[in-house]
Amino acid sequence: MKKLLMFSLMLAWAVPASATVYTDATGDTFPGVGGGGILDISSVEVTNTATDITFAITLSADIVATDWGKYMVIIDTAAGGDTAGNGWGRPISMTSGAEYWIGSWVDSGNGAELHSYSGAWGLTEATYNAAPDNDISISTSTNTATITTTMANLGLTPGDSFDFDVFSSGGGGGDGAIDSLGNAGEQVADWGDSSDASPQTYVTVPEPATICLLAIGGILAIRRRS
Ligand SMILES: [Ca+2]
Ligand SMILES: [Ca+2]
Ligand SMILES: [Ca+2]
Repeated sequence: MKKLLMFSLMLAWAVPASATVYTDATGDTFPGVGGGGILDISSVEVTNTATDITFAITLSADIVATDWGKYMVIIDTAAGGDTAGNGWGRPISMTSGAEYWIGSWVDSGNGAELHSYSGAWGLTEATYNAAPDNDISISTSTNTATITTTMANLGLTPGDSFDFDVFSSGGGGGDGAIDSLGNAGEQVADWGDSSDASPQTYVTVPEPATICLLAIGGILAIRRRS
């Protein structure tokens, strides 16, 4: 029994923050969009720890070399929310009801904002703000933009799940979702077209203590059966 407990504890500590990778079709932006693939999402990896959540957005081209793309995440964590708009006033909706919006850019030294919705959209965190209103970060490496904010900023505790979609766009205030992670087809036919999210579900990883208990429970169940 002691050995089993030791094994379970070791297993719990050995478990890294597990990643869920969502893939999108490539070549699914409208003809003539430009940018050579910097607006064409190929995959998004979501990970979380007990305190932080990270979206690593990978495009079909080098977003550091060609850096005018904007990358956004729309998030539905609870009942209600905005069914028609988003934190940047872009022609993008999430009919299931969005509570949060991450808007990011990879030029001018990179930056990101987190907006939250409760009857109206408001800026919650920004990379250019002073503490404590700067709990969001972005880094870029060739084809990938990696955005991290806190679980608490999204009202999440480990074990919660939520729906989201990721979009690419341009720098014009009226530019829509040129690509959607959840839509393998062409999301829009032109820059200013309106479109809706195709929600993906992410289940946040529980805290290590919970994983440990689950592991012990699993092993005991297997022993009982054998
Ligand atoms: Ca794509
Ligand atoms: Ca909602
Ligand atoms: Ca797509």
